[in-house]
Amino acid sequence: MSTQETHDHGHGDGHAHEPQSFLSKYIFPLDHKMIAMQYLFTGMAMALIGGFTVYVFRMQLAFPGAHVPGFGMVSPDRYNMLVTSHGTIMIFWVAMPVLIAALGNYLIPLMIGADDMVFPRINRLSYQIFLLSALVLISSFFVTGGAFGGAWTAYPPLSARGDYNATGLGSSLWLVAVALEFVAFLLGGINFITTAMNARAPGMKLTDIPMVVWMIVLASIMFMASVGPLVAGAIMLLFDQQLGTAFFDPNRGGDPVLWQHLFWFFGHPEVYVVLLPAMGIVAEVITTFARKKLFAYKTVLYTAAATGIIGFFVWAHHQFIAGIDPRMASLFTITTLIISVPVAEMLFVYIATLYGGSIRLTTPMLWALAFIAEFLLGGVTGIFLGAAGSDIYFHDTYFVVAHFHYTFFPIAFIATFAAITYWFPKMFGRMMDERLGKIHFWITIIAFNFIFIPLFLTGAAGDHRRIYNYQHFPEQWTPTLQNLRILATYALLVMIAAQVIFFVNFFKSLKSGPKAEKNPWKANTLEWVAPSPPPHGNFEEMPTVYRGPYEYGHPDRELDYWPQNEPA
Ligand SMILES: [Cu+2]
Repeated sequence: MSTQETHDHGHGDGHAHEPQSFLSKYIFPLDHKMIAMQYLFTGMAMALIGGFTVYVFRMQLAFPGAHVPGFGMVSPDRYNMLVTSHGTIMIFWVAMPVLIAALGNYLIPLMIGADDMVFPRINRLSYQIFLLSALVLISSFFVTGGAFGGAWTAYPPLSARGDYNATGLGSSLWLVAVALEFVAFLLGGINFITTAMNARAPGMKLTDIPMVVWMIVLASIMFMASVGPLVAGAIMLLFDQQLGTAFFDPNRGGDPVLWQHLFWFFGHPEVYVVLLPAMGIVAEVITTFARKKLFAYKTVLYTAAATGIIGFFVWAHHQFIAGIDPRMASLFTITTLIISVPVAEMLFVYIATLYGGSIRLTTPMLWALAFIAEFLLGGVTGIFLGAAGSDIYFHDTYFVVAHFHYTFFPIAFIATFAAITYWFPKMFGRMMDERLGKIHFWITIIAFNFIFIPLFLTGAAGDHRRIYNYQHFPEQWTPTLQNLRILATYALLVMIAAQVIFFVNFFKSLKSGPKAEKNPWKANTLEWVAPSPPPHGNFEEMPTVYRGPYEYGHPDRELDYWPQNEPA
């Protein structure tokens, strides 16, 4: 498809930019921005459910057997369901829809100077399937026997037994929901890649594409390449549950470790599927608020691509104690340690970008800087788990939980808050409150560390994960360890309370924040050329790119030129 075609306003499919009914504008939209909003608000609603589940099970861990306000008693079964729902929802129904689908949809056409996605109808279908997947997941909470409780990794034979709960229906609905969610993101990914490659503004070279767009494209490719085997595995697991097959049942000749391979061949790349967009967001935010170009654009691009490739060769580091050949364990230790190199490289480039910049500590910039600091801790603690020797000790302890959250919380929340606070003026045409934004930032970040540093300690002391009551383990039921668990729970309560500040700020600014101009942050990417908020069709006049990366502009346009980027 030629660039010209997408710049032509008529899509030839009734997707004209004219006044629309409520239904066609908000419920069945084709406009990429409205679909982005559907993903964003669905993701935020799912985050409330994911947040509620963690509140309940952390209360149980701090005060075992007590009545949890708003929920009641937590039985062992319920505990498993809560933990499983928390992990599943936060990864598949919060991080994926917000970071990739919402931001990918919103940003890609605007940042490459297109008027919409290349396939607006596939885009709409993608959200509808995603919404269906969320509804199927939520329905699984209410069926006889309750929701699936076999952890987000769904390891057989536990997950394969139809009699895991009364009917096995919760487990099967969970699988169907996850599979539907994958289909939604495959459709979305096709759209992201095609649009970024084919609908760019005239003059925009591949190396002019904003980093966050590249990152979402690379993430979509990784997702597509990794998810196939797992979808096949999910269908096999569904057969095991409902039709009596035994692909994963060792008693009848099946192999539970096969699932672990299929799951982690997807599961580890999945970390990078959400990490790369987060890294992209941070790149955009720090370049704007340091008022410098990315220190080494091509290096970041190549290292991100390298991460994408090496990411497919590390999966068995999740299986060091699953009985794999020790020689394989050494091999996967090596690849795992290698993959930290490109990721560290990206962080170095970001830090080098900050060096000598004129830094403005706005709310989005604080989030972006916090991402670098907190993610670094996540990466460093991963070395202990990637090395087979130490992993044998740390495996399945709270050390893993804490490490994982030091990578995932920065990705799913810190980078997301950076993105929302940064693009809010563009999305809604109004500014957010900086004071409330900073209060929300500091409470969230401090509370976050008070949740997970204690969990590193309990994990190193041997606290095994997925145990609902440590009273049953006298050697783990010491006042010191219990106080750390209580500290983590209190910090979580503070963090959850702080999110009220965010929601107040979000909805108050949406309604009555000061009007935003086109380019309030003085950024140099194309979305800031469009009105705030951009109308259906995005640009008053379709942009053409005349300058290099992050210095787009029409010769006639007064460009907010960053002097330190002037070629010497
Ligand atoms: Cu991994």
